[in-house]
Amino acid sequence: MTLTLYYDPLSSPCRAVVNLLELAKIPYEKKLVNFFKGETKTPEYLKINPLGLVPALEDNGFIVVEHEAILRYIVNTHKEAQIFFPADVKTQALVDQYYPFHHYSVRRFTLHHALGSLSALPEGTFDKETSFKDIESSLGKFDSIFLQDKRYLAGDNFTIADLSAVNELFQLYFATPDVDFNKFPRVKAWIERLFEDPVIKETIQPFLEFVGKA
Ligand SMILES: N[C@@H](CCC(=O)N[C@@H](CS)C(=O)NCC(=O)O)C(=O)O
Repeated sequence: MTLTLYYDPLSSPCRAVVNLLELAKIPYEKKLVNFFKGETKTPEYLKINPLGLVPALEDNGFIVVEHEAILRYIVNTHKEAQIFFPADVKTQALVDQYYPFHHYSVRRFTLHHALGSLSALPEGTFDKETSFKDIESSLGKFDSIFLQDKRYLAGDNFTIADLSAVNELFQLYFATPDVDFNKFPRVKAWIERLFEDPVIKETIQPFLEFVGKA
């Protein structure tokens, strides 16, 4: 066993990496780093990831941090994962064009809304109405610019972009009833489609238990 994943199952970037490793049947060892208990900030963990964030991946002493880089590293080092980032240049372009939007919009607003709804943000930093508008605007762009009528973000087969995106959006879909996904039927159908995958469904269970939706 050469791969070690430092992770927390309640973290969506971590779940995307777990999904890829498990879908591609790549052997790995998991090391739990509980971010609610502050374990991402211990001196030992900061030697693994000086950013103090999960996930981090260690491959025979080589460490990669940031989940998008980890997903790409796994694809580049394991043939069995390449179907999740196929060599076709147009498919790759569709994946590549999604990631900046993922980081500055989908992840940013989803995290803010999910933490705000759980009252886990500092007092005065969560305005529900603004957060809600940001989420709706982000979902609207996700729907009309990135997903459109495609089965998955890059076409007929799901890719690492879907794994990153769905793990963020699961948080809204299952835990924040104020976001009405009926306004975005294509996004709703895409989430349900991915949720049917047994690996993806299994990986989200700890989060569903955490929010009382298991
Ligand atoms: N940009 C990073 C984000 C990672 C991240 O925000 N991880 C959170 C958990 S979801 C974390 O480790 N938080 C710990 C902390 O803030 O102390 C990625 O894509 O991997």
